[in-house]
Amino acid sequence: MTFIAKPKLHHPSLVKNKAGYTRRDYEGAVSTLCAGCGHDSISAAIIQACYELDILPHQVAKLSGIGCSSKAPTYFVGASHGFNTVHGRMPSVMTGANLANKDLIYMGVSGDGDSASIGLGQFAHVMRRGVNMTYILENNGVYGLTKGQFSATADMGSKAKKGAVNTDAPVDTVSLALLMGATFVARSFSGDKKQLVPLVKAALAHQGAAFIDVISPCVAFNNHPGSTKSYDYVREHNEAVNRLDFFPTRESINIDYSAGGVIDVPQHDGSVIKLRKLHADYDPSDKINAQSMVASAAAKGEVLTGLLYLAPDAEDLHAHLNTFDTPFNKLGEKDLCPGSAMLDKINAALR
Ligand SMILES: Cc1ncc(C[n+]2csc(CCOP(=O)(O)OP(=O)(O)O)c2C)c(N)n1
Ligand code: SF4
Ligand SMILES: [Mg+2]
Repeated sequence: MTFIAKPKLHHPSLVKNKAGYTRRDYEGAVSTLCAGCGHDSISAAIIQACYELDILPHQVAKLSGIGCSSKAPTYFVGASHGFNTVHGRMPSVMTGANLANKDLIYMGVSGDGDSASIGLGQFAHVMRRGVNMTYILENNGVYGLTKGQFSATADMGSKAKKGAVNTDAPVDTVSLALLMGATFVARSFSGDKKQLVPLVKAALAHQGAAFIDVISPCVAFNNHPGSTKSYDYVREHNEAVNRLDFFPTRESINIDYSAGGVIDVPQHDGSVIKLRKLHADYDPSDKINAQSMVASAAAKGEVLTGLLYLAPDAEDLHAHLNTFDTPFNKLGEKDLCPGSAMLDKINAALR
């Protein structure tokens, strides 16, 4: 059985958001993942973020590949559009869907095997094309669904449950997303809801390719001493670059100034991200600095978390292609088919 339906009964006193939905309306089926799996905590953060942003569930399109992580969309925002694609091929399906209907909110959920092993090429291209999406990589360093083989993000020297040592160099998906042109790049930890929920909200509001790598321990195959993706390892080696509060513009902006330096980062939709910087000199708009901070943290065995990069002038694929304002799926035949005279003209120009 891949999912168990949740009873739809609501307690009448549950608080509704501005869209008229309770938090429970953003849940999905009952999870069948292992108890304690980091992926379930990420689903909870997505549910919270969608509830707080007053998102209309039917405007969400969630796409995934294959893996325990790719099963996760079944467990959040049940009343939305969903598509489990082929292993590693979610990005191209999402690109096509986004081109056809840019009015939906696109969420890609993937695993480290799905994105960094079989799907590495697709991952790179969806970032450089600037597809307007929130791409969440649930990173546990293993192929959880197929029983714990090392994935391409497993650190060199990390140990599998039965003692095998990984001898291959890891793919760092955050560095790759930065290199490939993602305009919002963050890293977090499944067990840090305080950091993850605002990051997901900010990514959902971002107009462009937003990527969040979430370290998400696999309790069945990768949560033992020797693993660098375990709960204990990440807790001990986590260094946060900033604290982030996200306020859509329709909310009044409140911030606790006393906690340190704060910068305003306006988004294209007019919303504002407030960053409370723990490192006085950290500037998320400086991509070269983000790349170097990520690399030096990795060299020290640290996991740098927070909003690492945000392009202030981000554009998405539709802006690159200068497409119609009306989504293609709403155009009629007259607009989509220019007619045989135009076709003859195009053919003549190619002769
Ligand atoms: C084309 C193809 N190759 C291999 C598989 C087998 N397979 C299914 S899931 C998976 C790995 C999943 O790992 P990951 O994406 O990290 O997800 P996790 O289960 O760890 O969350 C593999 C290799 C498949 N389903 N399809
Ligand atoms: S095998 Fe690992 S990744 Fe899969 S559900 Fe269990 S804990 Fe999660
Ligand atoms: Mg995995």
